[in-house]
Amino acid sequence: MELRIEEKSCLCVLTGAGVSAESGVQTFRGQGGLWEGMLIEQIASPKGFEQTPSLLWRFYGKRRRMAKRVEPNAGHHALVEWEQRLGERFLLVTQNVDGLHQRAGSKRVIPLHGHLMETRCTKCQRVFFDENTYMEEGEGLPRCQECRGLLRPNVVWFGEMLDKHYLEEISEFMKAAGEHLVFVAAGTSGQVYPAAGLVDEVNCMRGKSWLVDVDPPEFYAGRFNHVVRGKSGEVLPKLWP
Ligand code: BJW
Ligand code: ZN
Repeated sequence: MELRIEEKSCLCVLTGAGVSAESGVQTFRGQGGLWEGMLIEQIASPKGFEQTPSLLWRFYGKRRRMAKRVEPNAGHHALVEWEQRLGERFLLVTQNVDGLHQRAGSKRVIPLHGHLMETRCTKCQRVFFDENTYMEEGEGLPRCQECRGLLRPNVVWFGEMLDKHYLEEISEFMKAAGEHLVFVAAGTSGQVYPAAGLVDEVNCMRGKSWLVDVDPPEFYAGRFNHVVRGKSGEVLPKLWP
């Protein structure tokens, strides 16, 4: 099965943790996932950070160390090539915070859930690139050098607003494409909104939708026109060769 990309087609790709799995990044849910057995909606939330900031910092510290060691895979590279072929008729929306799409060379990327390697001050809101705050055992909480405010990873937690400019950009891209929209979701369990609702918008405008997943969740797969079962690093390069 291959995508049908015609002269007027616009392609929007939504990626999730599964796309980075073949690079060695753990997914969130399911067997062997980062959050297996954890009530993550409570922990990865502003309240969780308020109650146990050190727990969250150690969690993100581990993920920073891991993300530094991994490399983009064939799935990431296929998406760079799609962007090069389509230019402004392509948009990549990623829920991943690991930066692998950007490192692979994708430029038209919307990082919906933020960046793992960025830190933000909860007081003065300053954001900076920072791959080295880990918060080791016994260390105090990381504080802002400018204002001494508590620092946090620059990611989006449950109950927090996503950047409204990102949502507007996606919505404008989709609306401009209308029925010529082709939407591919890859490696996402479709449990987290608003990303999980994008496919419904595609259906409303009569676009075409594809899901690529090694183990497609039934409740999500039923909302797509086509479902391809397989690893994204193997499927994506063949989906539009
Ligand atoms: C492979 C593979 C391989 C494996 N190849 N596949 C509407 C309805 C109900 C609730 C809400 C709603 N709108 C908003 C909400 C509330 C909430 C929400 O969605 N709750 C749900 C749990 C119901 N959403 C929010 O709070 C969002 N904010 C918001 O909407 O603001 C406005 C608002 C606030 C409050 C109320 C209402 C409105 C914010 C969501 C932020 C999510 N943040 C996280 C953490 C980021 C930081 C971090 O990384 O730690 O983002 S949660 C976590 O889940 C992370 C991920 O990006 C996200 C999605 O996970 P993903 O990518 O799908 O991973 P997995 O592990 O779930 O799935 C992996 C898939 O890959 C599986 O299917 C595998 O089979 C597959 N796979 N290997 C291909 N090789
Ligand atoms: Zn500050």
